[in-house]
Amino acid sequence: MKTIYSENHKLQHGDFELVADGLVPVFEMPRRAEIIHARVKAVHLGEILAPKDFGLEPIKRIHTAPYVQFLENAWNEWTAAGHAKHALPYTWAVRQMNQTRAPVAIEAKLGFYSLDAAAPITPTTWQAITGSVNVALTGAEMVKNGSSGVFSLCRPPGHHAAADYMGGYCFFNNVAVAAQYFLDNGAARVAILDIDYHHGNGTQAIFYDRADVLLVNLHGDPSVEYPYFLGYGDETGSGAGEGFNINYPMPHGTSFETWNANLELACQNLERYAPEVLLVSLGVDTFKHDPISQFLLETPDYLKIGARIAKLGKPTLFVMEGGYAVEEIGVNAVNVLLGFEDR
Ligand code: OKP
Ligand code: ZN
Repeated sequence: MKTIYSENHKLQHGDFELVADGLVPVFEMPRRAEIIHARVKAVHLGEILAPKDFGLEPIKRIHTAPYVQFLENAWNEWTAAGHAKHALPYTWAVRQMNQTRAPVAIEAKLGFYSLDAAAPITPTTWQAITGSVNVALTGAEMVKNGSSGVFSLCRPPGHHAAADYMGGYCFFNNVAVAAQYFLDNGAARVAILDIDYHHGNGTQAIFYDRADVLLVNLHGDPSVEYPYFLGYGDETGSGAGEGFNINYPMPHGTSFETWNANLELACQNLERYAPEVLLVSLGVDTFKHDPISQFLLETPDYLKIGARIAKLGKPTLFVMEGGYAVEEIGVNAVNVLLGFEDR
Protein backbone atom coordinates (compact mmCIF):
# COMPACT_ATOMS: atom_id res chain seq x y z
CA MET A 1 0.00 0.00 0.00
CA LYS A 2 1.23 3.46 -0.88
CA THR A 3 1.41 6.22 1.72
CA ILE A 4 0.98 9.94 1.10
CA TYR A 5 3.02 12.07 3.48
CA SER A 6 4.17 15.67 3.68
CA GLU A 7 6.75 17.15 6.05
CA ASN A 8 4.50 20.23 6.14
CA HIS A 9 2.62 18.68 9.05
CA LYS A 10 5.49 19.83 11.29
CA LEU A 11 4.31 23.40 10.68
CA GLN A 12 1.44 22.73 13.09
CA HIS A 13 2.90 22.56 16.57
CA GLY A 14 0.80 24.15 19.30
CA ASP A 15 2.22 24.83 22.77
CA PHE A 16 -0.72 24.26 25.05
CA GLU A 17 -4.25 22.97 25.18
CA LEU A 18 -6.93 23.51 27.78
CA VAL A 19 -7.96 20.47 29.83
CA ALA A 20 -9.91 20.16 33.07
CA ASP A 21 -6.84 21.04 35.15
CA GLY A 22 -5.71 23.99 33.05
CA LEU A 23 -3.21 24.40 30.22
CA VAL A 24 -1.04 21.38 29.41
CA PRO A 25 1.40 20.70 26.53
CA VAL A 26 -0.47 19.62 23.39
CA PHE A 27 -1.16 15.92 22.84
CA GLU A 28 -1.48 16.43 19.07
CA MET A 29 2.22 16.87 18.25
CA PRO A 30 4.43 16.45 15.14
CA ARG A 31 6.11 13.38 16.60
CA ARG A 32 2.86 11.46 16.09
CA ALA A 33 3.15 11.59 12.31
CA GLU A 34 6.92 11.08 12.42
CA ILE A 35 6.49 7.82 14.34
CA ILE A 36 3.83 6.57 11.91
CA HIS A 37 6.04 7.54 8.97
CA ALA A 38 8.97 5.64 10.51
CA ARG A 39 6.81 2.56 11.00
CA VAL A 40 5.54 2.67 7.41
CA LYS A 41 9.20 2.57 6.33
CA ALA A 42 10.24 -0.09 8.85
CA VAL A 43 7.65 -2.63 7.66
CA HIS A 44 8.11 -1.68 3.98
CA LEU A 45 4.40 -0.96 3.68
CA GLY A 46 5.06 0.52 0.23
CA GLU A 47 6.17 3.63 -1.58
CA ILE A 48 5.87 6.96 0.25
CA LEU A 49 4.78 9.83 -2.00
CA ALA A 50 4.54 13.59 -1.55
CA PRO A 51 1.12 15.19 -2.08
CA LYS A 52 0.06 17.24 -5.10
CA ASP A 53 -1.41 20.70 -4.61
CA PHE A 54 -5.16 20.73 -5.27
CA GLY A 55 -5.70 24.39 -4.36
CA LEU A 56 -8.64 25.70 -2.36
CA GLU A 57 -11.54 24.66 -4.61
CA PRO A 58 -11.98 21.12 -3.19
CA ILE A 59 -11.81 22.58 0.33
CA LYS A 60 -14.54 25.08 -0.50
CA ARG A 61 -16.83 22.23 -1.60
CA ILE A 62 -17.04 21.36 2.12
CA HIS A 63 -16.04 24.48 4.05
CA THR A 64 -17.68 27.90 3.79
CA ALA A 65 -15.75 30.70 2.08
CA PRO A 66 -15.78 32.94 5.19
CA TYR A 67 -14.36 30.10 7.31
CA VAL A 68 -11.59 29.38 4.81
CA GLN A 69 -10.79 33.08 4.68
CA PHE A 70 -10.78 33.26 8.49
CA LEU A 71 -8.20 30.47 8.68
CA GLU A 72 -6.06 31.95 5.92
CA ASN A 73 -5.90 35.38 7.61
CA ALA A 74 -6.18 34.46 11.28
CA TRP A 75 -2.51 34.65 12.20
CA ASN A 76 -1.98 38.00 10.46
CA GLU A 77 -5.09 39.47 12.06
CA TRP A 78 -4.02 38.09 15.44
CA THR A 79 -0.56 39.68 15.32
CA ALA A 80 -1.99 42.91 13.85
CA ALA A 81 -4.22 43.03 16.94
CA GLY A 82 -1.07 43.01 19.08
CA HIS A 83 -0.94 39.34 20.09
CA ALA A 84 2.17 37.19 19.82
CA LYS A 85 1.33 33.80 21.37
CA HIS A 86 -0.61 31.09 19.52
CA ALA A 87 -4.21 32.14 18.93
CA LEU A 88 -6.91 30.40 20.98
CA PRO A 89 -10.61 31.28 21.31
CA TYR A 90 -12.21 32.16 24.62
CA THR A 91 -15.78 33.32 23.88
CA TRP A 92 -18.32 31.20 22.03
CA ALA A 93 -21.63 31.89 20.25
CA VAL A 94 -23.87 29.51 22.21
CA ARG A 95 -27.65 29.14 21.95
CA GLN A 96 -29.42 32.55 21.96
CA MET A 97 -26.25 34.38 20.84
CA ASN A 98 -26.14 35.53 17.22
CA GLN A 99 -24.68 32.66 15.21
CA THR A 100 -25.05 34.18 11.76
CA ARG A 101 -23.42 37.62 11.94
CA ALA A 102 -19.67 37.10 11.73
CA PRO A 103 -17.81 39.44 14.09
CA VAL A 104 -14.97 41.74 13.02
CA ALA A 105 -12.44 41.35 15.85
CA ILE A 106 -10.12 38.38 15.43
CA GLU A 107 -10.55 37.49 19.12
CA ALA A 108 -14.28 37.12 18.43
CA LYS A 109 -13.82 35.30 15.12
CA LEU A 110 -11.80 32.62 16.92
CA GLY A 111 -14.83 31.81 19.07
CA PHE A 112 -17.34 32.24 16.23
CA TYR A 113 -15.50 29.65 14.10
CA SER A 114 -14.71 27.05 16.79
CA LEU A 115 -16.23 24.50 19.12
CA ASP A 116 -13.45 24.52 21.73
CA ALA A 117 -9.94 25.83 22.49
CA ALA A 118 -8.08 22.78 21.15
CA ALA A 119 -7.13 24.07 17.70
CA PRO A 120 -4.36 26.62 18.20
CA ILE A 121 -3.54 28.88 15.27
CA THR A 122 0.21 29.40 14.88
CA PRO A 123 2.23 31.37 12.28
CA THR A 124 2.36 28.29 10.01
CA THR A 125 -0.95 26.56 10.74
CA TRP A 126 -2.31 27.51 7.31
CA GLN A 127 0.50 25.67 5.46
CA ALA A 128 0.06 22.61 7.68
CA ILE A 129 -3.71 22.36 7.28
CA THR A 130 -3.74 22.90 3.52
CA GLY A 131 -0.92 20.34 3.33
CA SER A 132 -2.99 17.84 5.29
CA VAL A 133 -5.95 18.24 2.90
CA ASN A 134 -3.60 17.77 -0.06
CA VAL A 135 -2.37 14.51 1.51
CA ALA A 136 -5.99 13.29 1.68
CA LEU A 137 -6.83 14.46 -1.85
CA THR A 138 -3.71 12.93 -3.38
CA GLY A 139 -4.68 9.59 -1.84
CA ALA A 140 -8.24 10.04 -3.08
CA GLU A 141 -7.04 10.66 -6.62
CA MET A 142 -4.97 7.47 -6.53
CA VAL A 143 -7.95 5.44 -5.30
CA LYS A 144 -10.12 7.05 -7.99
CA ASN A 145 -7.51 5.97 -10.55
CA GLY A 146 -7.64 2.35 -9.44
CA SER A 147 -5.58 1.78 -6.30
CA SER A 148 -7.31 -0.70 -4.00
CA GLY A 149 -5.95 0.88 -0.82
CA VAL A 150 -4.02 4.08 -0.04
CA PHE A 151 -2.88 5.56 3.27
CA SER A 152 -3.15 9.34 3.57
CA LEU A 153 -0.94 10.09 6.56
CA CYS A 154 -2.80 13.30 7.41
CA ARG A 155 -1.79 15.61 10.22
CA PRO A 156 -3.39 17.68 11.65
CA PRO A 157 -6.49 15.48 11.83
CA GLY A 158 -9.87 16.61 10.55
CA HIS A 159 -12.99 14.82 11.76
CA HIS A 160 -14.03 17.38 14.42
CA ALA A 161 -13.99 20.25 11.89
CA ALA A 162 -17.38 21.10 10.32
CA ALA A 163 -18.26 23.38 7.40
CA ASP A 164 -17.47 26.49 9.42
CA TYR A 165 -15.80 25.56 12.66
CA MET A 166 -12.54 24.15 13.96
CA GLY A 167 -11.89 22.29 17.22
CA GLY A 168 -10.36 19.16 18.71
CA TYR A 169 -7.02 19.65 16.88
CA CYS A 170 -8.92 19.84 13.56
CA PHE A 171 -9.21 22.74 11.06
CA PHE A 172 -10.15 21.29 7.68
CA ASN A 173 -12.10 18.03 7.53
CA ASN A 174 -9.68 16.00 5.41
CA VAL A 175 -11.89 12.92 5.08
CA ALA A 176 -14.97 14.99 4.15
CA VAL A 177 -13.06 16.91 1.48
CA ALA A 178 -11.79 13.59 0.09
CA ALA A 179 -15.30 12.07 0.14
CA GLN A 180 -16.64 15.08 -1.77
CA TYR A 181 -13.77 14.75 -4.24
CA PHE A 182 -14.93 11.20 -5.07
CA LEU A 183 -18.51 12.42 -5.57
CA ASP A 184 -17.33 15.26 -7.77
CA ASN A 185 -15.31 12.84 -9.87
CA GLY A 186 -17.92 10.28 -10.80
CA ALA A 187 -18.84 8.34 -7.66
CA ALA A 188 -22.51 8.34 -6.61
CA ARG A 189 -22.26 6.40 -3.34
CA VAL A 190 -19.47 6.96 -0.84
CA ALA A 191 -19.12 5.58 2.68
CA ILE A 192 -17.04 6.76 5.61
CA LEU A 193 -16.16 4.50 8.53
CA ASP A 194 -14.84 6.53 11.49
CA ILE A 195 -13.02 4.32 14.00
CA ASP A 196 -11.29 7.09 15.95
CA TYR A 197 -12.08 6.95 19.69
CA HIS A 198 -13.84 10.31 19.49
CA HIS A 199 -17.08 10.87 17.60
CA GLY A 200 -16.46 12.58 14.25
CA ASN A 201 -18.90 15.40 14.90
CA GLY A 202 -17.63 17.52 12.03
CA THR A 203 -18.05 14.77 9.44
CA GLN A 204 -21.51 14.00 10.81
CA ALA A 205 -22.57 17.65 10.66
CA ILE A 206 -21.31 18.01 7.09
CA PHE A 207 -23.17 15.01 5.68
CA TYR A 208 -26.15 14.78 8.05
CA ASP A 209 -28.83 15.63 5.50
CA ARG A 210 -27.26 13.81 2.57
CA ALA A 211 -27.89 10.35 1.11
CA ASP A 212 -24.75 10.26 -1.05
CA VAL A 213 -22.46 9.61 1.93
CA LEU A 214 -23.11 6.88 4.49
CA LEU A 215 -21.26 7.73 7.71
CA VAL A 216 -20.71 5.06 10.35
CA ASN A 217 -19.03 6.08 13.59
CA LEU A 218 -17.68 3.97 16.51
CA HIS A 219 -16.73 6.06 19.53
CA GLY A 220 -16.90 6.95 23.20
CA ASP A 221 -20.39 7.73 24.55
CA PRO A 222 -20.77 11.52 24.14
CA SER A 223 -22.62 11.85 27.45
CA VAL A 224 -19.23 11.29 29.12
CA GLU A 225 -16.70 11.76 26.32
CA TYR A 226 -15.43 14.48 23.99
CA PRO A 227 -16.91 16.01 21.82
CA TYR A 228 -19.85 15.64 24.27
CA PHE A 229 -22.54 17.35 22.24
CA LEU A 230 -22.95 14.98 19.30
CA GLY A 231 -22.61 11.26 18.61
CA TYR A 232 -25.67 9.63 20.21
CA GLY A 233 -27.18 6.47 18.79
CA ASP A 234 -30.46 8.15 17.86
CA GLU A 235 -28.76 10.58 15.46
CA THR A 236 -29.66 8.81 12.22
CA GLY A 237 -29.61 11.65 9.67
CA SER A 238 -32.24 14.16 8.57
CA GLY A 239 -34.37 14.74 5.46
CA ALA A 240 -32.85 12.97 2.46
CA GLY A 241 -30.06 11.85 4.78
CA GLU A 242 -32.37 9.92 7.13
CA GLY A 243 -30.80 6.50 7.71
CA PHE A 244 -27.41 7.53 6.33
CA ASN A 245 -25.79 8.34 9.68
CA ILE A 246 -25.12 5.50 12.08
CA ASN A 247 -23.52 5.93 15.52
CA TYR A 248 -22.19 3.27 17.84
CA PRO A 249 -21.41 5.04 21.13
CA MET A 250 -19.69 2.86 23.74
CA PRO A 251 -18.94 3.37 27.44
CA HIS A 252 -15.57 4.03 29.01
CA GLY A 253 -13.72 0.76 29.57
CA THR A 254 -15.03 -0.89 26.39
CA SER A 255 -12.99 -3.99 25.46
CA PHE A 256 -12.02 -5.11 21.96
CA GLU A 257 -14.63 -7.87 22.12
CA THR A 258 -17.47 -5.38 22.55
CA TRP A 259 -15.92 -2.84 20.16
CA ASN A 260 -15.44 -5.53 17.53
CA ALA A 261 -19.06 -6.68 17.81
CA ASN A 262 -20.05 -3.11 16.92
CA LEU A 263 -17.49 -3.04 14.09
CA GLU A 264 -19.22 -6.13 12.72
CA LEU A 265 -22.61 -4.36 12.81
CA ALA A 266 -21.01 -1.30 11.22
CA CYS A 267 -19.55 -3.44 8.43
CA GLN A 268 -22.90 -5.11 7.78
CA ASN A 269 -24.44 -1.66 7.33
CA LEU A 270 -21.62 -0.72 4.97
CA GLU A 271 -22.23 -3.92 2.99
CA ARG A 272 -25.95 -3.11 2.66
CA TYR A 273 -25.14 0.39 1.39
CA ALA A 274 -22.72 -1.04 -1.18
CA PRO A 275 -20.60 2.08 -1.70
CA GLU A 276 -18.31 2.47 -4.68
CA VAL A 277 -15.55 3.66 -2.40
CA LEU A 278 -14.80 3.54 1.33
CA LEU A 279 -12.96 6.13 3.39
CA VAL A 280 -11.71 5.24 6.85
CA SER A 281 -11.17 7.92 9.47
CA LEU A 282 -8.31 6.04 11.09
CA GLY A 283 -7.76 6.95 14.72
CA VAL A 284 -5.91 4.61 17.06
CA ASP A 285 -6.77 6.44 20.28
CA THR A 286 -8.94 3.40 21.08
CA PHE A 287 -5.64 1.90 22.35
CA LYS A 288 -5.67 0.92 26.03
CA HIS A 289 -2.68 3.12 26.86
CA ASP A 290 -3.94 6.23 25.08
CA PRO A 291 -3.48 9.15 27.50
CA ILE A 292 -6.79 10.93 26.72
CA SER A 293 -9.05 7.96 25.91
CA GLN A 294 -10.86 5.16 27.74
CA PHE A 295 -11.13 2.06 25.52
CA LEU A 296 -9.04 -1.09 25.94
CA LEU A 297 -7.89 -2.13 22.46
CA GLU A 298 -4.48 -3.78 22.18
CA THR A 299 -1.85 -3.68 19.45
CA PRO A 300 -2.73 -7.03 17.74
CA ASP A 301 -6.41 -6.01 17.61
CA TYR A 302 -5.57 -3.44 14.95
CA LEU A 303 -4.55 -6.21 12.53
CA LYS A 304 -8.00 -7.76 12.88
CA ILE A 305 -9.68 -4.42 12.27
CA GLY A 306 -7.77 -3.99 9.03
CA ALA A 307 -8.65 -7.52 7.93
CA ARG A 308 -12.37 -6.91 8.53
CA ILE A 309 -12.27 -3.68 6.56
CA ALA A 310 -10.53 -5.51 3.69
CA LYS A 311 -13.37 -8.07 3.65
CA LEU A 312 -15.71 -5.27 2.53
CA GLY A 313 -13.84 -5.52 -0.77
CA LYS A 314 -14.05 -1.83 -1.64
CA PRO A 315 -11.39 0.59 -2.89
CA THR A 316 -10.35 2.15 0.40
CA LEU A 317 -8.72 5.41 1.42
CA PHE A 318 -7.33 5.46 4.97
CA VAL A 319 -7.17 8.98 6.38
CA MET A 320 -5.20 9.44 9.60
CA GLU A 321 -7.05 11.01 12.52
CA GLY A 322 -6.16 10.63 16.26
CA GLY A 323 -3.96 8.53 18.55
CA TYR A 324 -1.91 10.01 21.38
CA ALA A 325 0.06 7.08 22.81
CA VAL A 326 2.83 8.46 20.67
CA GLU A 327 5.43 5.70 20.98
CA GLU A 328 2.88 3.04 19.97
CA ILE A 329 0.93 5.07 17.39
CA GLY A 330 3.05 3.80 14.49
CA VAL A 331 2.67 0.12 15.27
CA ASN A 332 -1.05 0.46 15.95
CA ALA A 333 -1.92 2.54 12.88
CA VAL A 334 0.23 0.50 10.50
CA ASN A 335 -1.20 -2.73 11.93
CA VAL A 336 -4.59 -1.71 10.51
CA LEU A 337 -2.96 -1.31 7.09
CA LEU A 338 -1.02 -4.57 7.37
CA GLY A 339 -4.23 -6.35 8.40
CA PHE A 340 -5.97 -4.83 5.37
CA GLU A 341 -3.23 -6.27 3.16
CA ASP A 342 -3.39 -9.63 4.95
CA ARG A 343 0.24 -9.32 6.07
C1 OKP B 1 -9.09 14.61 18.44
B1 OKP B 1 -9.25 13.28 17.71
C2 OKP B 1 -8.55 15.63 26.85
C3 OKP B 1 -9.19 16.84 26.17
C4 OKP B 1 -9.70 16.47 24.82
C5 OKP B 1 -9.77 17.33 22.49
C6 OKP B 1 -9.65 15.94 21.98
C7 OKP B 1 -9.60 15.93 20.49
C8 OKP B 1 -9.41 14.57 19.90
N1 OKP B 1 -8.13 15.86 28.18
N2 OKP B 1 -9.66 17.55 23.91
O1 OKP B 1 -10.56 12.81 17.60
O2 OKP B 1 -8.37 12.26 18.12
ZN1 ZN C 1 -9.76 10.92 18.61
